[in-house]
Amino acid sequence: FLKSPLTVGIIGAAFSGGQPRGGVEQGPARLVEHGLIDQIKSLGWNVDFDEKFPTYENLKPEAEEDRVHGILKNVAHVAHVTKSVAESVEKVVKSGALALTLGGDHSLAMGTVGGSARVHKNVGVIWVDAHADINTPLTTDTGNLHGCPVSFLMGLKGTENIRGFEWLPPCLPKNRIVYIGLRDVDAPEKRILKENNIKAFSMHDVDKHGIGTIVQKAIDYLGADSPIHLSFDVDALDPTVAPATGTPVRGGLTFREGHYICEALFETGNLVAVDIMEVNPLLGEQTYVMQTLQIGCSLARAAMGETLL
Ligand code: 6HN
Ligand code: MN
Ligand code: MN
Ligand code: MN
Repeated sequence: FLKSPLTVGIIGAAFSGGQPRGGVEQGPARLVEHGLIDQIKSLGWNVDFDEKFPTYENLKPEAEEDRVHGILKNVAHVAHVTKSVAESVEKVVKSGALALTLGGDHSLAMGTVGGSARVHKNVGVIWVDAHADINTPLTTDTGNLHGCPVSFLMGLKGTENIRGFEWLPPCLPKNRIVYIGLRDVDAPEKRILKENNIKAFSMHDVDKHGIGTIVQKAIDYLGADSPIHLSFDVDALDPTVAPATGTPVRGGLTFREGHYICEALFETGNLVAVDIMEVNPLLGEQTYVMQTLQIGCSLARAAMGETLL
């Protein structure tokens, strides 16, 4: 699906409004400062990146627009930002370049997947995360929209008619997503996954079958000729591997398991978009932050064929 010469369009998504902890909006700038752009260029890719990416933090719509929807927080702001991200991702994917979005919190995936689904109706999503992020406005107990992007993409009950999200029609069928790495799934989310027969590989499954088998099953499930959107929440990794993130959960993927996923998906030749989400450079000591930035960069490089080119 990518045109040659290989080109990546990088979208800096400086945004934290899908959750309460400040700092995650600094993820993109810090990943870039860490050398990501030059690292990607040295892999032989053309890089299309505007250093002056918008700080979505400041892209707040009128205060009166941010009306209350039950306990959902920052609805108007998230809706506004994700709409803009969707347009950016759509443009990159349409051009035949790989869309690499640097987050930012995971509510941004409404925009990234929303954008790639506009170009590829049959896009398959591989969602790597400790969490399922499939709460609906009716089930969320935190009101944080980074716990809800998948339900919005699917148009599950409770996501209809939310002012601001008119731009996002249901675009992700329930059988076009596969999860890897789950280990902290809320009770209503478990029910949603089960009732809708959504494909999910938990850490238990990774332990049992090994990452090689799990990734192969995920690819087979989506179909060998399906365009793939990888949405990688760094909290899928064990907190000893990627500590600087807002909702860490013990018992996660190892360094190699995380990178293996990215490498194997690159190898399919079907990747059209990659999200690196939830890197929060303000959480934890400096060494932990550096470690997490380094991993954010190396996951992106792995998804761009570092070990294969
Ligand atoms: N993430 N299930 C919890 C919630 O608030 O709905 C946690 C969500 C975490 C979201 O890490 O992208
Ligand atoms: Mn997530
Ligand atoms: Mn998560
Ligand atoms: Mn939870």
